[in-house]
Amino acid sequence: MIIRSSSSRDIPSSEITPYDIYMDRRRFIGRVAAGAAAAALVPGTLTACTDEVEAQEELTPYEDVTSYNNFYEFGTGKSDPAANAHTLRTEPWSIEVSGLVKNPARYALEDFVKPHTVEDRVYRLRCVEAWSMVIPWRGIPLADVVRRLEPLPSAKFIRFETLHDPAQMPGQRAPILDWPYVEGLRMDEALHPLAFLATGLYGRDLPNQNGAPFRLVAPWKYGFKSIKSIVKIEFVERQPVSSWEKSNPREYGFYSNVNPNVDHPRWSQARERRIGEWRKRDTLMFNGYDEVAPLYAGMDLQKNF
Ligand SMILES: Nc1nc2c(c(=O)[nH]1)N[C@H]1C(S)=C(S)[C@@H](COP(=O)(O)O)O[C@H]1N2
Ligand SMILES: [Mo]
Repeated sequence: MIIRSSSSRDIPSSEITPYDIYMDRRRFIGRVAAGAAAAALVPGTLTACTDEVEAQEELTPYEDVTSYNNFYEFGTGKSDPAANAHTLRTEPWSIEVSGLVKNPARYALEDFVKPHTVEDRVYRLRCVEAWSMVIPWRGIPLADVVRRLEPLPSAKFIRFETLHDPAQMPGQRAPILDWPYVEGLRMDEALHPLAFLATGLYGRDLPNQNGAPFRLVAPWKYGFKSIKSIVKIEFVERQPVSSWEKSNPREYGFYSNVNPNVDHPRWSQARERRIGEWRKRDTLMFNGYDEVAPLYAGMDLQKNF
């Protein structure tokens, strides 16, 4: 039994309700369970990921996930990306892989994703602005992509870049950040099984405002590390300078792990508001993903914030 990812590109978003999507997802998981044994034998088929987060926490409604966003290329207001990101053309899309790597090339998005097994994963995303969401992502593990590209031993970091095209991204006409948006991960962070390249959410292709056609999801770090609409992946020896670090190194560090013990210079990081709720929750170290702690053993996380 081959389970294929259904594309949402032909379904107007106005017709998708959170209920439809939720039911769709339930049915999808049922199908995967039924076909799990067969799917395991067929490379490139879709598999579901059993996920603790989903069992414990309510998903943030689709409506909120797609209307309350940070994507400065389309404006600095939370509703700007949903209002403005329709000007982004996501087809065709290619990714340029360069630097210290055995397989540098310009890859069409389809070819880039195809060799990998597409998975559904529920991850919390916690913004540095002290709000969070729980999102069912769809995509491929970053580690699988990195291994296939074969970095050289000298590659210590990965540098990611978002599209730079003010014609499609009106926010880039103002010098809010030093465009294009840049982010980076240390190689061992990129190889951690939690690091994910998302192509969809709620079982459908990513809406433009969420970083279509594909974006990083590093769930143990503040949301800004999860760079959207990626066009360049470069393997480098030295720690890249991210856009936020460049704009304000006192407020935004390279690591930016979710850490309730290190306040942002202008506000506390101890608590957060889950979008859709009024009460505040305590923020958890590494956003609750304790399995990444060994990556930072021996590092002073007050200094390397
Ligand atoms: N290219 C780009 N990527 C970006 C941003 C951005 O402004 N531009 N904002 C970041 C921030 S601050 C957050 S919190 C998350 C928000 O992701 P979401 O809108 O899908 O919830 O995207 C991150 N990725
Ligand atoms: Mo953020």
